[in-house]
Amino acid sequence: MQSLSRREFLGLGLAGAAGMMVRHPLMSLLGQAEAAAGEYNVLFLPVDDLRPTIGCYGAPMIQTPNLDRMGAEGTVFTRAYCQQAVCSPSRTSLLTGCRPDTTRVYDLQTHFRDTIPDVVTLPEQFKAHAYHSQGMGKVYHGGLDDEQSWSVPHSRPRCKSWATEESIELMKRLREEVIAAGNDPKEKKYRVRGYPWEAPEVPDNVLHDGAVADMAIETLNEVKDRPFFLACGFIKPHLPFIAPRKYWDLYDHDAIELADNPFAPEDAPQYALTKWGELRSYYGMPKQGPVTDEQARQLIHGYYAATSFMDAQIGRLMDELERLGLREKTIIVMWGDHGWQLGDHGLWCKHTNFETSVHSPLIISVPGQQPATCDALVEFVDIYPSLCELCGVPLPEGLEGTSFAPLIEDPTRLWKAAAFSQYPRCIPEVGRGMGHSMRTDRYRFTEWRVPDKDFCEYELYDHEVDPKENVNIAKRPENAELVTQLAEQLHAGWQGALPTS
Ligand SMILES: [Ca+2]
Repeated sequence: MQSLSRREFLGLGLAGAAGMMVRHPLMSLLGQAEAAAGEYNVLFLPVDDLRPTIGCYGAPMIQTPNLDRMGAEGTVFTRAYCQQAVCSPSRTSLLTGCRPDTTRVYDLQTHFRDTIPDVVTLPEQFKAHAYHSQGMGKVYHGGLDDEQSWSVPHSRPRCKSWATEESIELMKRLREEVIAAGNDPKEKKYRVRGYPWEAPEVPDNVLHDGAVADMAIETLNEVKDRPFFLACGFIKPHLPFIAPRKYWDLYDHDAIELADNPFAPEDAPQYALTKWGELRSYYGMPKQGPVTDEQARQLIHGYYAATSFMDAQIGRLMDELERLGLREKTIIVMWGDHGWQLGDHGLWCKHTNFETSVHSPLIISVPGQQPATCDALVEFVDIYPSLCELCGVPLPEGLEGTSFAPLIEDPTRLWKAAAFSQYPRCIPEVGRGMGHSMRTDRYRFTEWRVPDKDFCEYELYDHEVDPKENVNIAKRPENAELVTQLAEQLHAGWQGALPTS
């Protein structure tokens, strides 16, 4: 057992300025005291499709003052990875603490209660240990909620997806066209989609994220006197990029820069790319081929506006925590469920194993901690055990992540050797396969295989010289030995990449 030095003691902010002794959750790591379950609240903030284009991640073009404030008080994980770059598989993995090959949730239809019925989810574990567990907005993927996770039923605001007269007229016309063709617009395949962006002149709470922040503020006032795990999920910057006009006006449209690598990585297999059907399904987007430069600029502008809109709502929750005097006993954790291609590699949306899809933001702010930027490799599957450890909640069996609480205490310590992600793909003329991808300190390595078929293909990107993954060097003869080594490391899996100290 280590004991606290005076420097560490002061560094942890334990000598409260107001003379009040606040027990610090990191004390348990230092063998001083176990946090008692219920001592710290959790404000859990999933953000849909948020890539790490955030001020505190070194992105000066975006305006995210509230996430920057959260980062300035907490730990900004600069190399956090989701386990599969699409909503439900990523969220399911994070919320069950298991990886996609265990949850067997690889799509947007399968519910984990059908594949791993007895799993205890993160909010459910808190509920079982003295916490009030409540969820609102997008926590699990739409339509795949898990009733037993919550102390009270999950709720979400009923808001229109599009808000201008022009959009409402367009949607009406598109629906009439579907009906005129003898089809039902309520059926998923005939559902109509409007413009991919919009800048309505409306108050924030006319749109989902403003309304869900209202709900969360109301809930904080209701639950403030008992330990809570409050999950409030925001749906922007997911498509369509709809944000009140004032957030669009934060940006100079003509100054918005397009991706500087609008091409597929050299020598990458074609199936590793996405056809970005999600964006193509919006009105006015090309059914094939690239978007125009002006469309690209408008999409990036919209993504930034939607990000700033969401950021402002998170700021309101942080302000309310302060106002209620809850900040000193509430851990805030914000994560984007996966990255997003904003024209990088000529792609849009997520659905790949590239760094642009699997690299996601993760910020945690623990009361009294030393603020830090942490470059260690961490995974979303680590969030479950981390929050349990920080809050004194026991770990259930079967978790496949590692608590990163030690990194909050010492962000430079040696940590995992690799982070793992995966994505299923139909490989032309071979069959349905899986790409397992691994990020090490230096490389991204991906192996594509199809069950029961003699098929194997690799991608290898050297981040030391190619941080944007523009050239696949897996087939170069001089890399043969490296590929063999990395394949062995990939096959050893997450169990082979655990922190050694
Ligand atoms: Ca998502």
